[in-house]
Amino acid sequence: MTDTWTEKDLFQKMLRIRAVEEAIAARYGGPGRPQEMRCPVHLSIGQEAIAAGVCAAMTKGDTAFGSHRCHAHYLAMGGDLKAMLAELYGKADGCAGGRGGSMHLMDKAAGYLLSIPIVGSSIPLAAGVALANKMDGNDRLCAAFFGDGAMEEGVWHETANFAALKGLPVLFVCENNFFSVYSHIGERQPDTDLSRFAVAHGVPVFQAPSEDVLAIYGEARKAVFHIRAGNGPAFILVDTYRHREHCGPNFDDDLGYRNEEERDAWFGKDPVSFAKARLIAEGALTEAELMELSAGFEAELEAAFSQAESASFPDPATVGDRVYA
Ligand SMILES: Cc1ncc(C[n+]2csc(CCOP(=O)(O)OP(=O)(O)O)c2C)c(N)n1
Repeated sequence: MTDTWTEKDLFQKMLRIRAVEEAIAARYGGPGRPQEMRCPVHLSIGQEAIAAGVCAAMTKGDTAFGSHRCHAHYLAMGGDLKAMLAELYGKADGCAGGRGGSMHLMDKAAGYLLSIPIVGSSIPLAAGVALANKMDGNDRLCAAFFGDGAMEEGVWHETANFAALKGLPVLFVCENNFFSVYSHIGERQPDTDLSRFAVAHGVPVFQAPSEDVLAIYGEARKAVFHIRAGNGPAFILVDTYRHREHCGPNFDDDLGYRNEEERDAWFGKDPVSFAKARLIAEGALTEAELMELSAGFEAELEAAFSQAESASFPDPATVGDRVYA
């Protein structure tokens, strides 16, 4: 993580995340494919600008928690790619020892503390780390990434209240992709503006369009500045859209739960295409550079996937290790 990021840096970060997830989708089990990744996968394709922009605004020593849809957060924080892929294949050198799979990524060295698939659970854990930071007197912050569904959990309200009351250095980041599995937010909330849930607890709101990684980075920097100045928590809300099915590598538009017009409009606001078009128009990126970047990611991915595929499964003798109950 550097001090200032250009749009090109942020674009590269998004492009790498996109390349990783598309490679996972291409290799994930399904008709005619071997089922080597046994864990569910929740892809963030379409939502990458949030992880890229927010994590770029954080600095070394800051930490983050994510949810079930966590690949982008792990990678944006600088999580190790090989350890991530080995984890998806259930291998011993995976980041959770092959025990967790896609929804339990972690890389302590990168400050990515954990992904938790219990919806809403990243929220109090981040506040706990923020409380520890405050008690230690350091200037670190802790971020919680979560979806719109998580804001319907009671734990959001309890945590936001406590964080505001105690002035905790916690950054709440809601990726509102409008759906909790197949239920649209309009079917779940009388008022779909989620910012009111932060305002109610006295937590300032920062918002940016999901296709514009530079704007998200700018808002995230303001939010981080607010927190580091000792003002307590901040809330970033970005409306966004997941391109693939809720869980898995495919598109599920045949299910008919997403309005076609809404879907098409959001597909037209893809953050990777948006940044690419703007960089090319500004002369900051050429097609040749783009090809070079993609080739570099492809080579990196080939190596990481073949290492994950050929790695060993955990020794059965260690089955009781890390069991605390
Ligand atoms: C406490 C809890 N309730 C229900 C579930 C089942 N579940 C898994 S993902 C999901 C949807 C979550 O939606 P959201 O938080 O908006 O995240 P998104 O999947 O859209 O990224 C649900 C209900 C769960 N994992 N945990």
